[in-house]
Amino acid sequence: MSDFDVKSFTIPGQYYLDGVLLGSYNPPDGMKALREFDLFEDDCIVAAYPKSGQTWTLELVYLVLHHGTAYERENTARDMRTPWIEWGPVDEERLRNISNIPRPRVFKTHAIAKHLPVQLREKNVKMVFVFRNPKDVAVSYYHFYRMNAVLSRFPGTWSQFYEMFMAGNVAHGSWFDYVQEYWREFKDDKNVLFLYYEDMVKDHAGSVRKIANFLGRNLRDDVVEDIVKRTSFKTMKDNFATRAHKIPFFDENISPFFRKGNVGDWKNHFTVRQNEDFDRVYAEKVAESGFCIDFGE
Ligand code: PPS
Repeated sequence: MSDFDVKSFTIPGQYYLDGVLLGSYNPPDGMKALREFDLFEDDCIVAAYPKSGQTWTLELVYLVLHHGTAYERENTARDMRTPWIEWGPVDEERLRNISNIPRPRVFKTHAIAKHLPVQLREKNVKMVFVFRNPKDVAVSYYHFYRMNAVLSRFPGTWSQFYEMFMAGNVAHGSWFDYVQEYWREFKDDKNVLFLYYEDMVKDHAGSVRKIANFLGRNLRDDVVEDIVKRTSFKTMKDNFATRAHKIPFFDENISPFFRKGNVGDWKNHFTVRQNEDFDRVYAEKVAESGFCIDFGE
């Protein structure tokens, strides 16, 4: 590893949009398509910084809205259940296909707040935003960077990745800027639900009910129970969602996509110095923001 120069590390198609690092999987025309995407009033967008539990949340939202028919569509590839709008290279046919998925549509985005579809506000479209404690996000992102070819299968060490993460020199930019922009922009917006990964782990059924409430769905207890079962880490890892993740640029022998799914794995990675450094930066940058992150300490 000693000959790896982290300063010259890039990802395929790397470019910056408004200062945010993006790669070929979210190309400029994908970002434009996202901005201009036609929404319906009953759509729901799930937004999150990478590795915050978005796949889990997408499935929860999807099942809350489509519980009755979800079984029939169990083998629909994830990209056609809950499509990632800005995914590229942009292909007109895919854009048409993702626009035509059954309503109410559920979409994924990793865009910063400023890059969201213009119609989100114009049409009062609902959005769910997921927070996760950034120490676990950094660790999860490190392992994802190692196994993912669109992130150049990062060959460096955890400490090298930690420095990149803290400098915001990773895909989708600085976690600190990303979450604060969403919070500032949407904290008083009744069309936006903020969830925390750690709360979802602690109270899975409560999170299903929270999402259902937010989306105006009254679910029977047995339906809530069923959704909890179908979205457990183990079920999602072993069943359809894993199958949907047979993605050619992932090398799950390096690290599985459904890796640990727990709170506090940062304790197995952060050195004492990194932890102190992180806490200092966190206190300076976001401690006053008003959202409340549980680090599982
Ligand atoms: S991505 O690639 O940005 O969309 O990743 P994202 O889905 O946001 O986050 C991946 C992490 O979420 C964990 N995960 C889950 N945790 C609990 N329950 C369920 N059902 C679940 N599904 C995914 C996944 O394992 C990643 O976290 P780590 O810490 O790496 O295990």
